[in-house]
Amino acid sequence: MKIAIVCYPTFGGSGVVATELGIALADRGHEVHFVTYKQPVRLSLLSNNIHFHEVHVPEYPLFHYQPYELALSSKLVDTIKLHKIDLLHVHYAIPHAYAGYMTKKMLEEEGMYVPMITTLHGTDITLVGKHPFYKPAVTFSINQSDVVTSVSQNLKERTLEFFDISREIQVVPNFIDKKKYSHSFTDCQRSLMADDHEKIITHISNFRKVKRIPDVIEVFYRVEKEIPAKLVMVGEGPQKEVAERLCDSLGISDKVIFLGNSNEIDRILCFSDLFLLPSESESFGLAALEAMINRVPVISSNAGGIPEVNIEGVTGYLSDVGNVDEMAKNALKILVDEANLEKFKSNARASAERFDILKILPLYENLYEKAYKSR
Ligand code: GMT
Repeated sequence: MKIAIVCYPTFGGSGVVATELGIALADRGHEVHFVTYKQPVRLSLLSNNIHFHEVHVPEYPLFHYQPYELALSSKLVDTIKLHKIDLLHVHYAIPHAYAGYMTKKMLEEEGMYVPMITTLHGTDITLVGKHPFYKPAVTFSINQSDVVTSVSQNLKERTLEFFDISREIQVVPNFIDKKKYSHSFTDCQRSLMADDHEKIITHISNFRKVKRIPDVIEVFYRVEKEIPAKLVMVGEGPQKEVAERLCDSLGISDKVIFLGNSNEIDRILCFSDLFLLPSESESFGLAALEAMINRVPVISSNAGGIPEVNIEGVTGYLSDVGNVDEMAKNALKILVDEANLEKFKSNARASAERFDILKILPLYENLYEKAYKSR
């Protein structure tokens, strides 16, 4: 099929999922067209069946807010017509489902019908979308989608709770490509980050409030009091300075390494012993899954869809949001005993394989086919 994918091109989970999905679809012989304002960060190689179409939004001083939806839907109409696209898959409802709906309507005027799949990712529902300023438009554009998917059962439930949804929501979980992680994990360059006797604890996120960055530091502080350890913080965002100040006031700045955004997540996870994800809300927790496939156990909150990924007592432990004492105790439970750590590491890996792309991709392909046939 010829598929247009709309997503955010940044380091965020929804953009990563959309990009990896597009790459996998192209590997399976589909022709994939990414339409967004910048080349997606995980899309390093373009080929004869992976294309990128940049949306330009010309600045005009009259506009206090530049009309991105308008530029996106115009670009989509042109791209769909030029490349004879069969199907449109938008990731993250805001404003992509809205722009997708306008695209469909414009094409219908010309006698073309292109089905739209909308994938809900999390904050488009739980944080931003349910805000009264956006809710009517988000409800409308979800209901106008031909197929709606959510990345976890929990997100489906939240969506039905917050919005008046008339469409069936299909749960299609996020995924990882197991075959990319077939190396032995023995040559992981731990010495880049820590001394041999130190455990390496990692956190990766966009450093927004929802990630509860101070809890990451508080958990590490409690662990580091008991065992030698380093904390590797990967990502950029508004809470980074807060975290740096907190490390300073707790006297642990020399134990915490802030790396900024990275395209080498797997190299970092390769030498990590534990991953922290104490989020306030998380529809799925793709970062936890990426940790697990790299054999890294997870200490997380039990918010949202995280329990669908991190399994209590098997791949890590889950606590109520904010319970940093319990999170630290559980982290130590895993880290102090090498045999136990090894058990959690292999459990994490085995459990992550539930989400191998080979299992998940056919779910999307089936939905594409159904939507295409029902035109
Ligand atoms: O919060 C983030 O990490 C970014 C955000 C996004 O939209 O890019 O992530 C959301 O989508 C990811 C991919 O489906 C999920 O794994 C994250 O759990 C979800 N974030 C939240 O729900 C807070």
